[in-house]
Amino acid sequence: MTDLRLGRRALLGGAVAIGAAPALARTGDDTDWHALAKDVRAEMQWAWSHYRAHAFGLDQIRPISGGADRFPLKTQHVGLTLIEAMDTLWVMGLDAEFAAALAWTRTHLDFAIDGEVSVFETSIRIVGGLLSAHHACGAPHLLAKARDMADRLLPAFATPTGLPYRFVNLKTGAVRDPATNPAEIGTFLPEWGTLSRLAGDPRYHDTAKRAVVALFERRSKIDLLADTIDAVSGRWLGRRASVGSGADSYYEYLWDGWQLLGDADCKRMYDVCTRAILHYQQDRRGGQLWFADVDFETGARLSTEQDELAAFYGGLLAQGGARATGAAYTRAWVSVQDRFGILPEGYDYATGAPTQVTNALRPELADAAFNHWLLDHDVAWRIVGRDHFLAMKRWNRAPFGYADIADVTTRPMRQADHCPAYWWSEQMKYYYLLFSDTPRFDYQTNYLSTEGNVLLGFRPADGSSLN
Ligand code: DMJ
Repeated sequence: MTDLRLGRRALLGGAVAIGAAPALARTGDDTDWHALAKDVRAEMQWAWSHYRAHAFGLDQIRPISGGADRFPLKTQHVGLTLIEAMDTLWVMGLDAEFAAALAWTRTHLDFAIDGEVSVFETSIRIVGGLLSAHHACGAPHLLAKARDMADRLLPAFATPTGLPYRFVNLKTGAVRDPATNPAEIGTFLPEWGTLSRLAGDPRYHDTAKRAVVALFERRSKIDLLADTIDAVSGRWLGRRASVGSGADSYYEYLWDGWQLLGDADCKRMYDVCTRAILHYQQDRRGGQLWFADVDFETGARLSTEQDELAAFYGGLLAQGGARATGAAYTRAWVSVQDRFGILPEGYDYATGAPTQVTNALRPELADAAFNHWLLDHDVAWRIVGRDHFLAMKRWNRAPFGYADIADVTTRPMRQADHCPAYWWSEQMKYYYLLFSDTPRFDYQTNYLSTEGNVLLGFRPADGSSLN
């Protein structure tokens, strides 16, 4: 443990390790990364075998009891985990598992359901998952189903502002809840732009872009966005500017619109928003860099509490060119991982205390490490990903898969009987790509969505996935 910390401190330049981290591997230098990738793959295969045996085609396996729960519909399963897992199975070379999932999608995907879904969650997970699986294997029905789902979500955008309602009925198109937020407004463009390109229909792209711009145009005089807005009137309902929950992927998709689609408007909007965030929200304390929540019109500080969801943001800043600032923010989160082993869902950097002791099996720190590593190939980021993976294996592994944590401050950590479907699409893929050097992925030219869906960068299968 000591060696690990010395190694990390030397490599990352000063993250302060406090408290008890789990007993992880000791240094970065002697880690066999390809062996670690094989371990990630074996864990995916093991978890998938339980999903296959106990919950195949259901939304989310319950990893402690072996039951299943539904999401994003309350009344019916749509196979969410299967859809989210497919491109991860493919890139890991789990070809028999991928083929079984693909066969299921040929006969079971039916979205004509009289029930309500979150427009944002359904798009990033189901439209994105189907598009990435289509990118992996080219099966036409996956693209057709992605389009079918996007068509069912489109009525949510029929507002005077172009900002979407939060919920829509998949069969009737009835909409509900206009009190929405930047993330649920602006996290569509990469998937819907890809869909427009593949389907030859500009409606998806144009609808997504209109919403992004409509929100940007409502920014304050100091270029910040608040956390709640009415999609019908376009009036702000809240005042909190944050890089965490409710805002996170809005900023991510501004950059991604530029990265994936070459959209210069997105780059300009990203630059304007990021300049304001760095000016008003950056807070350097005790050698660490954090981002405070502030009032979106005055810049006055509101809170020093951070959502774990914001831990992705250092990777985004680095992608956008602010590499040192992004690395400093990710290092701040690494110090929290060192203390608790698993990041708490909420953390107050002023007091150093968790404000929410749960963890919903979150991928954000692994996401940031992977994005940093893609940029500079510094082994330090592999070490962050390794520690994240090994801590997860130690604390989140349950009888039938991987589980949320009910309290990260207890030893052993108390688990909760839930496995979010994003687990299959996000951290397992980030770890594997970070450690494996797989020839199935183009490490130079690629694009991963906010849900970890690969929309660009898969290479044809050649029979070997690990050297
Ligand atoms: C995922 O659905 C996506 O990463 C989203 O952008 C944020 N929340 C979860 C993971 O925590």
